[in-house]
Amino acid sequence: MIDLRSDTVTRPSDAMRESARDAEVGDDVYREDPTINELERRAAERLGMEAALFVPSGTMGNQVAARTHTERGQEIILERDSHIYRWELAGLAQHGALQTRPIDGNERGALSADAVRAGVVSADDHRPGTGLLALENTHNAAGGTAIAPDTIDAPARAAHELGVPVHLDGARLGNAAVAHDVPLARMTREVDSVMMCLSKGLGAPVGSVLAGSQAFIERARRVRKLLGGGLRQAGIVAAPGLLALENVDRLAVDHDNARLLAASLAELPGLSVHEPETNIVLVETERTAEAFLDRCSDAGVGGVAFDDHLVRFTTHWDVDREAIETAAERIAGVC
Ligand code: TLP
Repeated sequence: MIDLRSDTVTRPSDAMRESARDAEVGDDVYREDPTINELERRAAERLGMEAALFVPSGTMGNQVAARTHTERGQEIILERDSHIYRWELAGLAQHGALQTRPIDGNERGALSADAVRAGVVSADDHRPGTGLLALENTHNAAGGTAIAPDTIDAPARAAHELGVPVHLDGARLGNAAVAHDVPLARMTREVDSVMMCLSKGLGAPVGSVLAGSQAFIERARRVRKLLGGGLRQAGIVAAPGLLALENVDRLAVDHDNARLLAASLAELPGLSVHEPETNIVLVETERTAEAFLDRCSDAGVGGVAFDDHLVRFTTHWDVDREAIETAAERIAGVC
């Protein structure tokens, strides 16, 4: 099976497995795990923030951030197709007692400063007040679109002018940074917190990092504990995470492979292919996504349905150029 369902399916490299075995560890709830401490220090540095916190998953990172920034009963503004809104089990309501205000982004999932201004409500005797703006880069549902640094800065500044903090879901921030050829820290210049996954294209088996100011991370540490995310000898998983942090530039290979896949599929009947910007290829299918994916699976290629007639294929470091060529041939057979 050439598994293009997600970049989360990668197996850790031998080097990652060895690093886990050899990791120096301690009890991280006492802040005594040297490998976790090193990962948090390096992640903060790379993300241009004062401090960082290791979290077991991207979902927990986003939820901890939302809960830490806000008070119960406030509103959170987010893009209508954002992961936090669509795919995190209404965690904002369940953990944070937040009311969501989904607003429309453009076709690439980017929010304008004007849309943010229009969406902010100030607290009074009737209105809850906006507690947070959440942005996403790359934007998953829009097809892994790499939102430009300026286009992240603009809505973030608009929120700040109205006293609203900003969180960035940067599950695939490395892909966005590589696509725009800028350091990770350029992508976070105007936001207050960022979550980045180590376990997607960067290849770690487990984990994400949440970064922000020192004071924010101190508060976030308590929320992480509350949600059951206080880990003990977590250096075992932080060690592969440290190696993953070095894999940002490698993401360019996945982007090349996504372009190759898209170009091959574009020639096939019954498919309409979106031009990929990073490692995600969206394909509109004439037959239902489910029927198409069943046939792909029989032919030995995995993908996921994003809608009734929309399929996502994702490239990652367990599929090289040759595997992409084979996948394209198999999908051609299906078509
Ligand atoms: N996304 C997964 C699925 O949940 C859709 C995937 O295969 O793409 N933010 C973004 C933008 C994400 O794409 C994801 C995972 C998360 C957050 C959550 O990360 P995890 O899976 O570590 O909780």
